[in-house]
Amino acid sequence: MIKKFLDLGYQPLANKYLKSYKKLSIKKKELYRLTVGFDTKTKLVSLFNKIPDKIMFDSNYPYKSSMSKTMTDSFKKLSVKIKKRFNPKLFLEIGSNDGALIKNFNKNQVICVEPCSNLARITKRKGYFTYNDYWNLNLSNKIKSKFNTVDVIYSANTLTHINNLNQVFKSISNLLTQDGILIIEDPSFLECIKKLSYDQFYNEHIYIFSALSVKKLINEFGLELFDIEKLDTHGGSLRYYIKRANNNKIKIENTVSKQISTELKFGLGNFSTYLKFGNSVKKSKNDLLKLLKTIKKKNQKIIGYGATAKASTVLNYCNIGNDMIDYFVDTTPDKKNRYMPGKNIKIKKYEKKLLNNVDYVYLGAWNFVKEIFKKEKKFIQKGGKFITHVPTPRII
Ligand code: JHZ
Repeated sequence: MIKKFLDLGYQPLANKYLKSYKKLSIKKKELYRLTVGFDTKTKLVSLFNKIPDKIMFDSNYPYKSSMSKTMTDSFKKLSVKIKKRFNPKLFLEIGSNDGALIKNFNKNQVICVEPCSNLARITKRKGYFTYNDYWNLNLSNKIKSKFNTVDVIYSANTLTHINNLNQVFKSISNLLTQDGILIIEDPSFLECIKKLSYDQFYNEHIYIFSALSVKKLINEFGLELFDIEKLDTHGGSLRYYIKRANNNKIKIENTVSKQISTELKFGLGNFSTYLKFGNSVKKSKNDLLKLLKTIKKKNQKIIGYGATAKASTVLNYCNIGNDMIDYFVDTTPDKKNRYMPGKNIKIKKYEKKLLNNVDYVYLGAWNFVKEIFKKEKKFIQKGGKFITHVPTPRII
């Protein structure tokens, strides 16, 4: 049974940055109710209102993984690890985006799967074999008929974006060799609770995984966790290493039982923990608004840094408009001169000078705080301050 624990109100689609400001309407189905629930049986956290993938992931998807050094560095490190530990003959990435990971592999070794045609075009142009398609059983069969089986399948921040998880894992199991490895990485729900990062919820994040839920999910498909790595990326992620349950050649590391017992100790098995999180989110909203209003009363200038999907949730949930945040800066070309979804706040192409005469910068991309602080040393030296809502609304 799925029990509701969080209601973030009516929200626009997070990655649909508007060409000009438009007041969106519930009637026209431009806004949808963002409510989140916990399945007491499977321990899986999911959205109630699921948007069809064709609406979310189209030919104009703006997000590019290569926009942050943190991510490109993390992918580079991972590619070295995969080659050393698994030495794949054939490597498949589901949700290859703009090729931030696969650029570290040989062209004849990689199959890319990417539903957004603007992104698939990028890896195709670079010479990587790319299927511009959604991950499902049809595609898995199509790949099987051409390549037979695959040694390593990898997917970061993608499987949680697909509604039919049963089909996702069936399609993966269909393609993996007997000794094949599946590696997935996604934000950790434990970290999400600890950091009170409710902005991990938006239409694309249909699910937020925990080790607890992944273990149960994959069991049905004859798959088994054998290692878990903790990552700092995207506000705290888990990288799950998965094998076939009947493959006894690979040892199960104690990282798996350790993570699961940590999650159980924290209460991720109990609905009461989720309800508590839901109540803390309401307080976080009030505290953030109080902070921003105090600053605005002093006529000080606030801008946003990183026009993230996450920020869309915060702005719309807390009702923060251009009366509080003058504009956002972002390095992504496709977000330039657009407006934050649902809010009349312009996104400007990042230039250092856009931080001149700014008193406070709200971190839309709080998950890249280290990278941003390094870049903005001058702003900090001149007395500029940052605002974050994670784990509690405050000035840093
Ligand atoms: P970032 C997206 O979420 C959507 P978002 C998606 N659903 C998902 O799961 C995650 O990514 C992985 C900019 N930036 O990664 C670039 C700067 O401008 O937190 C990006 O627009 N300057 C697929 O949007 C944004 O911030 C910088 O110095 O919440 C970061 O977006 C840096 C470091 C980033 O993901």
